[in-house]
This record gives sequence, structure tokens and C-alpha cells, in this order.
Amino acid sequence: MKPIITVFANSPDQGRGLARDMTVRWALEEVGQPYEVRLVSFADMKQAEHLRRHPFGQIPTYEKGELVLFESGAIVQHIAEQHGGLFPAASDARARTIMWMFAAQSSVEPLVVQCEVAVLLERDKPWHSARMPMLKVRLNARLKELSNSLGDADWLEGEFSAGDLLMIQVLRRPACAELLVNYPNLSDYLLRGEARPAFKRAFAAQLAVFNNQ
Ligand code: GTB
Repeated sequence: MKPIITVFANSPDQGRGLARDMTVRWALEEVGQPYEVRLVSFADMKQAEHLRRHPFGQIPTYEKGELVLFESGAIVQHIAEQHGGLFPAASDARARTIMWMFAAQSSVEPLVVQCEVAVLLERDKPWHSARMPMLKVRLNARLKELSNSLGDADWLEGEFSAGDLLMIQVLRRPACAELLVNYPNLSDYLLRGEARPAFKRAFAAQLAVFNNQ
């Protein structure tokens, strides 16, 4: 039985792979698990049928048999637990991988989201021009710390893992792009992730949805 994931019927990013279904697609491609896609419009996401899958009326979700999951990080963790390829075998290394998954989504991504919200929704506020540089400074400081931690390693925890997948998805966000030039090791890390065949297959699949509009 193939899992079914929900994705935007009409992605605002126009197929740039920025919406979080890309994270789930990439994880499924890494482990070689074929999947089906349920396209949902913005209106569909707020209807009862979808709210039964996702209480916040968002994508992505993951359904397999009786199991219905939301939250991209939890979905990636489930995929990593069910298949080989995203979690190291040793339990300490697995714990550190889960630590990096949380780090990506709770210690780096919120700083990215704050920058994006400021650009998209707060440009007309009188305090925008004072707030924006402050948000950039905070994000830059976190990227510097991440850069120091990665050092000259290829991946965060030995082999490529679910921690890298989630961290690279955060680094792909446009708010990071202009800051990554300061950290060549993070730029190279991002490129290594995007060069993975599984990433390319996932990217092509989400782009195909947009191109078939
Ligand atoms: N914490 C949740 C997770 O990780 O799964 C967050 C889920 C989430 O933010 N979903 C967004 C959504 O459904 C899509 S990914 N939004 C619709 C809504 O809330 O009504 C965020 C996103 C959307 C679009 C772009 N883009 O076009 O560039 C980038 C990222």
C-alpha cells in the first residue's frame, strides 16, 4: 500500500519546492518508497474532510492505512523509522539525528519564518525598517553557529540523515540565501543536499504538479 500525501494543488512558490510537501517527498524518495499525491486547494484545506487529517488546515499530511499524520518533521521521523536510509543504526547516533531534526525545525526555521513574515506581511508597518535588520542579525548569528558546528564535515551526523534533510530544507528558504554567502561550508552543504538523486526526483515531482496546471 502506497502512502498518500497532501500537497498544494496550486503552490504559491510556482514549483520552487519551498512548500513542506517537498520535505516529505524527499524523505520518501531517499528511502525508495513510492507514494501517491492528493492535491488540495486553499479552500479544500479548510474543509472538514481535510481538517480530519490536519487540525490546522495545512499541508503536508501523510496517510497510510489507518495512520494519518501531520507535521513534516513527525512525518519524516515516521518514514525514517519504517525504512532504512535516514536514521543511523546506532542508538546514540540516532538520538543525535533526532536532535538535529528538532534543531532545524525549532532553532533555525523560526528565525527564517520571522524574516519571511516581516517581508511578506509587515512591509507597510511603521516599525518594519527597524525590525528587519534585527531579524537578519538573529538569523545570521544562528547560521554562523550552524556553520561552526558543521565545520568541514559533509553531513551533520556522519552519513546523510533525516537531520540533514530537514536542515537543508530550512537553508533552501529564500531568507537564508543572501546570508549563506558568508558561510561557504553551509552553501556547499546545501548544494550537496540538492545534488542527491532523491532530492532531484522529489523536486521534479512537485514541479510537475505546477507545470500541469
Ligand atoms: N509545522 C508544519 C509542518 O512542518 O508541516 C507547517 C505546515 C505549513 O506551514 N504548511 C503550509 C500551509 O499549508 C505550507 S508549507 N499553508 C497554508 C495555510 O496555512 O493555510 C509553508 C510554505 C507555503 C508556501 C511557500 N511558498 O509558496 O514559497 C513556502 C512555504
